[in-house]
Amino acid sequence: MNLPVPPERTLPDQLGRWQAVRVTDLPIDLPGYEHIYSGKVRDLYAPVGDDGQVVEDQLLLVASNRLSAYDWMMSPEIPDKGAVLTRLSLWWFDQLADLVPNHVISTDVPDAVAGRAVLVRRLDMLKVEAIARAYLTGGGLEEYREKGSVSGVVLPDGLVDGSQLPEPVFTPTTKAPVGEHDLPMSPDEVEAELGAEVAAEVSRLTRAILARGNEIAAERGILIADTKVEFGLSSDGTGGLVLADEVLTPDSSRFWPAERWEPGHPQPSYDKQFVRDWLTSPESGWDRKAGGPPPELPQHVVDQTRAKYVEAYERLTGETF
Ligand code: Q0N
Repeated sequence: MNLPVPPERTLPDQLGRWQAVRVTDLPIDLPGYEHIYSGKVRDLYAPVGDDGQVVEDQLLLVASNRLSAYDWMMSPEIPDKGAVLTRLSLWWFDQLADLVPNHVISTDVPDAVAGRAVLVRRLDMLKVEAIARAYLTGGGLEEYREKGSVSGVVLPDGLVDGSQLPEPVFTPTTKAPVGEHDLPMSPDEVEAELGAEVAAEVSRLTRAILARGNEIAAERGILIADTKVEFGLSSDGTGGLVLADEVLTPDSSRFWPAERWEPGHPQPSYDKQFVRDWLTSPESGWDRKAGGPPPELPQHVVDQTRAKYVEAYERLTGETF
């Protein structure tokens, strides 16, 4: 779990290759905090108290401006992405507060990360990626084509890429370390890991979060095809499930523009489509199959991508970023 601050000022990408990214993307030095972990997109710090001791029951969760596509970290970063996604998560936590408690303590954070960090309760994280799907695509679609079911849930015949499911289905996976891909978990494996009671509650809550998300997003022109949430158990003695990490953001979910939804083929991605389209266009000159890193994103792609994140935030919340 304690990934060292990587050598040569680089960050790991999802396949474990190392791709140079700009120095400004890296976990920064925060006085009064100890850097403990960096994922692809977020950095975790532990607060250090006046006595010089690590504060055991809190963490600072910092959202970077890093963006990955086709399993590579893009350069340059997307300005304001971390702040947009932090504000979106905070807004969703409020929308979901009657369903599940969350880990947020405060948004009073160091100036260096103002707007893109939250102080959170340190939880005992479950070793399960809690995923729910409301529309069929990706790994769920592959499983349906092979077996007619997804994570043990039998589905109607005739569904295609992008079809809406009768109701959200829980499709948990393992939590692989950075550099490895998550693998599907069967209901038995989830029960063995969490116990039957917690497993049932995680399934129910994950599906309820996606259902609520779609109720709200549908009115605002966005479909949420699927989402990944992370839960922890509160260490305050009550031991209840607490929603952690980020929630219902374009990084943790597939957002689709509702007006372009057309089952039968892959749907355009709300946020990353400009990046994907440019990377696969002749203009980029990138040969994805050759295995080398993608080129630097041009300014117009960076600008359009930033605008999509802001648009998603503004459409969903009805607030100006
Ligand atoms: C947390 N990671 C590290 C395991 C490590 N509220 C929290 N309390 C405790 N831990 C975390 C949170 C939050 N949010 C720890 N991420 C979040 C990343 N994981 C990656 C998978 O393996």
